[in-house]
Amino acid sequence: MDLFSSGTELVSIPVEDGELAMLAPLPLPISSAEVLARLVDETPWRADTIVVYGKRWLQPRLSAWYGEASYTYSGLRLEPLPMTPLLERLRAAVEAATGHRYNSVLLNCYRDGADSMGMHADDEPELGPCPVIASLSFGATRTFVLRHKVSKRTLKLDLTDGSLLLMGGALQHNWLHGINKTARPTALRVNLTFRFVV
Ligand SMILES: O=C(O)CCC(=O)C(=O)O
Ligand SMILES: [Mn+2]
Repeated sequence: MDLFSSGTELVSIPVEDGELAMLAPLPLPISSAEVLARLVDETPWRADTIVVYGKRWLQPRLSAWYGEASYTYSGLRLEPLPMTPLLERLRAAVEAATGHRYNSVLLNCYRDGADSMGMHADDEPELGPCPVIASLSFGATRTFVLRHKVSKRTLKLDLTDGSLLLMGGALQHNWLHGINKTARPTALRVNLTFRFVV
């Protein structure tokens, strides 16, 4: 199915070798401030260590994994928590806006500008060959960096409170993405990436 055929108000962002679209803000039945407060409060946040090149690192952010299946990345196996009523409501809104289905969601909490996510692709085999990933952000605006694996072309997108970013097509094959640290005073941000794990 074409990523942009769902007839929603998603706006396509033209990029080579992948598909990208944005809807800011995603219409929700509750305010983004309430969503953020409840996510911070209700989530059993984990400070996980991952293994990169044989070395253990404490991840510079907090995370939680919800859904039906376990998920493994960087030597870390996450057992899923059952979806909460709030996450079900957010999933319904994201599915309506994107025309795609999701059975899992990774939550990441960036406590301040020192928290970050290194450049990576969401290309784990359990996501399938051309995964559709819907990324929903609440709280502080952070810059989402995309870098093409071959041309090294870099694209930066500000992900604002309540915004939805959709990644699809061959994007995870051809591009890396991440969230840089920032020295600017930066409040807390929670990001949710809805995925379909096969
Ligand atoms: O926080 C973000 O916007 C990026 C999250 C992300 O790339 C991921 O969870 O795989
Ligand atoms: Mn990612």
